[in-house]
Amino acid sequence: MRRFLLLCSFAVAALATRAQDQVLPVGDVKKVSAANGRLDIATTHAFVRLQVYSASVVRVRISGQPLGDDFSYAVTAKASGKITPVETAQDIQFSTDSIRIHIGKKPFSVSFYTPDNRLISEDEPGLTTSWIGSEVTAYKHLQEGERFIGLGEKTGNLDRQGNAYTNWNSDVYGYNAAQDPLYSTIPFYMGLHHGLQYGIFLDNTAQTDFNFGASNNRFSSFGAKSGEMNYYFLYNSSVAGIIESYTWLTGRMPMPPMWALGYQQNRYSYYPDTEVYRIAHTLREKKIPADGITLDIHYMDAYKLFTWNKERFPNPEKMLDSLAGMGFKTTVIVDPGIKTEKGYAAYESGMQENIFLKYADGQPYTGQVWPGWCHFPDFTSEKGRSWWRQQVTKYTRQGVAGIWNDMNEISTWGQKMPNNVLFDFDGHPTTHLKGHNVFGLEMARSSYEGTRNDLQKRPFILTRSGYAGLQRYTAIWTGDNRAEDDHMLAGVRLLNSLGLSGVAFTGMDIGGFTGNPSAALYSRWMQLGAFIPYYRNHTALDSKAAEPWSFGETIQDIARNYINLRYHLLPYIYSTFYEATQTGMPVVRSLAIDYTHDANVYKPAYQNEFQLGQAFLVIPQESVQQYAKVYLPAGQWYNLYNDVKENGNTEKLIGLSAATLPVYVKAGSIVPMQSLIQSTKEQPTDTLTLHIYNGGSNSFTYYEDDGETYKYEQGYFYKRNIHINTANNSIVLDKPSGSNGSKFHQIQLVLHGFNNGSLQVNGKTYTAANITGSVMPGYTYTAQTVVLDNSNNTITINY
Ligand code: NBV
Repeated sequence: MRRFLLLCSFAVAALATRAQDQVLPVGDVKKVSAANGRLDIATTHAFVRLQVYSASVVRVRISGQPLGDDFSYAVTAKASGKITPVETAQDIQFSTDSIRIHIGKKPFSVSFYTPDNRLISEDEPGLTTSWIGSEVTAYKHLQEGERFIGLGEKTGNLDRQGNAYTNWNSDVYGYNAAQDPLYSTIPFYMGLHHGLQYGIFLDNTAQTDFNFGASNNRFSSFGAKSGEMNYYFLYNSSVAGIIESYTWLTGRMPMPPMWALGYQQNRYSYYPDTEVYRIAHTLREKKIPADGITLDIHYMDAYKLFTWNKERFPNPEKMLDSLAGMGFKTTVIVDPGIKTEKGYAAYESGMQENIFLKYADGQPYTGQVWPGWCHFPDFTSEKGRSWWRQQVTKYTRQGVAGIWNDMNEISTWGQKMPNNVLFDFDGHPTTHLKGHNVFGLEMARSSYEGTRNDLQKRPFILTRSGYAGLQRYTAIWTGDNRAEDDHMLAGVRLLNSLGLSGVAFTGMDIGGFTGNPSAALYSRWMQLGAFIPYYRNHTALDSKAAEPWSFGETIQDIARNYINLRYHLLPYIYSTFYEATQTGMPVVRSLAIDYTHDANVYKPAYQNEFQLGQAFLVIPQESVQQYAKVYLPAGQWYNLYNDVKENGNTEKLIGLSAATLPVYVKAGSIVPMQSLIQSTKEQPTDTLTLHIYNGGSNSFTYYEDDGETYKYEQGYFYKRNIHINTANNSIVLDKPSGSNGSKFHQIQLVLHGFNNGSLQVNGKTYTAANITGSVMPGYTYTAQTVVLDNSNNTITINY
């Protein structure tokens, strides 16, 4: 009790002086206590708490108020770990197994070291943490050569050094390729220097600002307009390890429905139903594989949510059912605005159940969107979410398989929601200032929970807006981009940055939303789409048709070739998604993950290169270029199309062709592929083709399940670890685990870069046949092959 009173008296001093016209520092350490795995410190002007979450995650809270109730929309992990502080007159120190934390007393400052005493990060001496009015900022010393990566959906270079960013979810129609902020907030980034890497996650939903040495040469900083300085410091010996810790903290994605990894056809908007059928039939007639069709706002009656326009869609159930029969799942768009119209069921029940956001005087907030004047559910209240969960079942009961959450920044005409609108914030009432950035996350969450419960199958959820942790419920796409080359490349960087920030399931409007792509840009973008997690072609209301056949036969063939390749690759892509569910590793990976301290990776010419999973190096290039300088990082690389092998760690000039996107496969890769199907409803042949690229030891986890239910959570899956070991010339397929059998009864090994006439398979001699194969019309590779029974035991191949 005495300690509490003492702590309070410091805070009173702090509150009295927290003024707009001065910088108020955190001050000196006055009082220290340790209990329950945390260290509580009172300083001249603040209350500080350090808490160990795991050996590699330490949380720092700094507030002018006594530290109270702890609530987060992002963090799902619980703190665990002891603190045994050692205190002297000058400092306090404690350690986890991975980090040594040093706290200076005069003034309070915090530094983080590796166990072998290498400095990872330190408060900028003299500045540490301070307030200007209610705005709180932590300043970290800019380390020599320090780079910064991540921060979610942020434009700009891969290395964010020298730039500053703001998080305030915004509807940015036709944004320019360098604009900030965009639609989503993920206040998590990584700093890289001297062969070290660390992460900082600032969990504050108010407007947050990050400065990575912009307009100054002293510090990187992160701050929030109001609320606590509340950040998590993460350290690991690799970027992948930090992503794993960050997604341990904020959660990982569940397995997506398999159909959502197929090709999706979209436009604003396909209507009436005959037009939707025309698109579906044309895809099938032209043998362009596809799994999804998406309905934009014109399916609704006067844009009123949960209704159908009866003239355009007289029988939605029948249409959804016929589409499903053809192998198409339908996703519908939903906006959060509920039209204020007497007699409209959603409005009436929303009013009755009192779920809409309100002003401080109790009047519901009214803003204008597509349907006209609207109220908006408070998704930050359980009552609001529960209402929405019920509403979305109207769709699932009719046969809808996916929910696309749009306009959830919140976007309203005028784009300036008043700050005196109140949010429940799950029992921690607050204003728009703190509720704004999580509205989109909680809307997507409600859509996910409602559809998942009702379907008892995996729904596909897509959102435009979100906050850290969104990966637990939804995929995200990067909104209203433009049909321009630099947007295609900026889009790649956005997806890579989202991947670094815990979000594995991402997409962008292939072909561009606003404007009309040239045929060359369209085909380049469709090629790229085959290698990104959510493969959706979409375009705006007033732009020209952008279906794969809209640009003539040559382009149609190119698009089809890459969509075909995507379907061949589904076993590999699905296994890569499985990895994301287990470790948080993204599906598309910036080279900063595997080649973190290679300076070439950050050069503007090479920063758009990325990996799809562990095997493929994808090199996006502008559509107008005939030659490109590319960088192959360390290792050896096979040209995907003709198997020509290149040494890595080289910059190279290559010729570009309109028909192919430069893609390489890393030596040592294991790539499972299947026969061509027109949708995931169709079964492939029962042979899994396992491509092995000689030149390095490696492991890969092959994963299968039913692709649609949650039975995998109870062990109904089929999983097999596969290893190449160059030290003893073996390929080993471990005994599979899980309660399911594989849908593939045979395995065709395709050995790239091997030169053995015969192989031993579980001790028996097999003769490998030479084959000429092809993954892309016009190109062939030669390899060796054997076909094996996919037995349920270990398969050891000695070559
Ligand atoms: O619902 C129409 C569009 C949609 O097609 C697009 O993908 C969203 O980002 N939506 C925005 C509304 C406004 C478009 C101008």
